[in-house]
Amino acid sequence: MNETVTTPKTKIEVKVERPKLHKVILVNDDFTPREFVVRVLKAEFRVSDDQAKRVMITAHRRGACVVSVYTKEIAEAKATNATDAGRAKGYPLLFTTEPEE
Ligand code: TYC
Repeated sequence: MNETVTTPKTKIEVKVERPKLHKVILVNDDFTPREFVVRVLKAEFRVSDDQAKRVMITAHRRGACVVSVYTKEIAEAKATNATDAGRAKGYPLLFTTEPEE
């Protein structure tokens, strides 16, 4: 017998990319009470009291502030929930999302 055994030369490369993170941004307004903004930040984004106050006051002074980053679906769900919490009380509180560079 004269059998040749060959091994395949094709290498399969699997590329896995990290999902792009999305920022949740708190937008300032003139009506939502400061303490309500802090309460929503703590409840929805699980930040400390200190961090919630810092984010709130930064948005208040500068117009907007990044709260945190998440995968797209999580960022959008949290922004919607937090915005809805304000709307339920009649406040124009707004959270938006945008992809990180
Ligand atoms: N500017 C609001 C006030 O003076 C407080 C506030 C801060 C509202 C941050 C929204 O994203 C915000 N009552």
